[in-house]
Amino acid sequence: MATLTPGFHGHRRTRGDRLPPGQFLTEDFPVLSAGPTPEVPLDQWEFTLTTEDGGRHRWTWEQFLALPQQEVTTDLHCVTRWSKFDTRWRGVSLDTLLEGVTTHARYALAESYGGYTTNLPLADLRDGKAWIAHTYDGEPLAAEHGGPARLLVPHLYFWKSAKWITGLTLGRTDRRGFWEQFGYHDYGDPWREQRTWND
Ligand SMILES: Nc1nc2c(c(=O)[nH]1)N[C@H]1C(S)=C(S)[C@@H](COP(=O)(O)O)O[C@H]1N2
Ligand SMILES: [Mo]
Repeated sequence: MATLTPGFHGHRRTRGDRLPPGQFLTEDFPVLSAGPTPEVPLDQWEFTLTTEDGGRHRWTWEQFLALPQQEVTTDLHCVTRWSKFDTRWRGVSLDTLLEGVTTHARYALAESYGGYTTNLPLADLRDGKAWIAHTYDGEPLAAEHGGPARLLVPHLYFWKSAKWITGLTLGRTDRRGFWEQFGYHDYGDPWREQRTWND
């Protein structure tokens, strides 16, 4: 006969369900930037979505804030092995930004002020899986964490969540981003531990 220890099992299941393999939990919010933090005045900020045909959709800060906003509470997983639970964000869903954009592209390249890039399949930006976030824990997103606004794609390793985002270019072919060129995995699923090219 099986012996059940509900408390222990429940605890293990909760943690195991939420902490991907090879990760440890942290309470603080580490800063990982490959270069200096760009300064982006809000009256100069813009976000541009470019389709595979070169069509451009552009939002100023004012226009971006006038779009429907969403609150998101989510776990984060960095490839350097820290995970953070229940982070609170506010921003615009990529579904909202892609509304009315005609595209047959399969891939997206995110581009940031400062030159950082990262690539991901367009499907991973759709269906409530990705946001451009401008508020963290009820406060304007700090510059070191990507303010004025960053991409937030929490189901992939956090390097895919481009800080200081200014554009998304959609394409029919996949183009590797900054870390992906240096050996990070093209897709980066934390649950399959897709850290590097060989994973
Ligand atoms: N523009 C830009 N975005 C970036 C990075 C970067 O160096 N530049 N680093 C990535 C990496 S590796 C991680 S883990 C997260 C770190 O975000 P944080 O500094 O807010 O913790 O941002 C990602 N987005
Ligand atoms: Mo990272």
